[in-house]
Amino acid sequence: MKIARTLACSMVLAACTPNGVLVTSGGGSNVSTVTRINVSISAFGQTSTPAGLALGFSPEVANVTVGSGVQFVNVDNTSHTATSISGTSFPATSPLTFAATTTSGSALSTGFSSGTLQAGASSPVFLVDKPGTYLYGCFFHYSGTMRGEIVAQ
Ligand SMILES: [Cu+2]
Repeated sequence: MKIARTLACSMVLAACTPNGVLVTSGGGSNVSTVTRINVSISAFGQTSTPAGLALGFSPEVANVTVGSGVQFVNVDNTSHTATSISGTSFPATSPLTFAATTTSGSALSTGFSSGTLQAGASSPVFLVDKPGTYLYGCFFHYSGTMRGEIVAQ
C-alpha cells in the first residue's frame, strides 16, 4: 500500500504532499527523508562493487528507500559531478559528456546530474522514484574510478 501510494505520488509530484517534514530542493522534489552522499576524491578511497571499482563518494554504495531523496554534497576542495550512467556495470571508458557539468534531472530513474559542484556546494535533491540500482560517476575524474552506486528499494 505504501509503495502504491509512493508511485502515485511520483506521477503527480507537484500536487503530492507526503507526510512528515518536507524538504524542498532546488529541483522541486518534496521528500521526507534525504540521504546525503558526501563527495571527495581524496577522502573516500577505492572500493570494489558488483558494478566495478568505485571511489570518491561516501557511501560509495548507498542503500535508499523509494520515496526518499538523494543529495550530493562536495566536501572536497576541488570540483566534481555526480552524473548518472546507464547500464549495470561501469563502462571501461567514460560515458559522460560535457553536459554532465550542467544540473539536470529530478529523479533517479530518468537520469540526473548534479552539474559541476564547486567545493562546498550541494546538488539538488533527486527523488528516488523507482526501485533499482543506479550508477553514477564524476565527469572530471571518471578515469580515476570516481564512481558510485545507489541501490533503491
Ligand atoms: Cu571528481
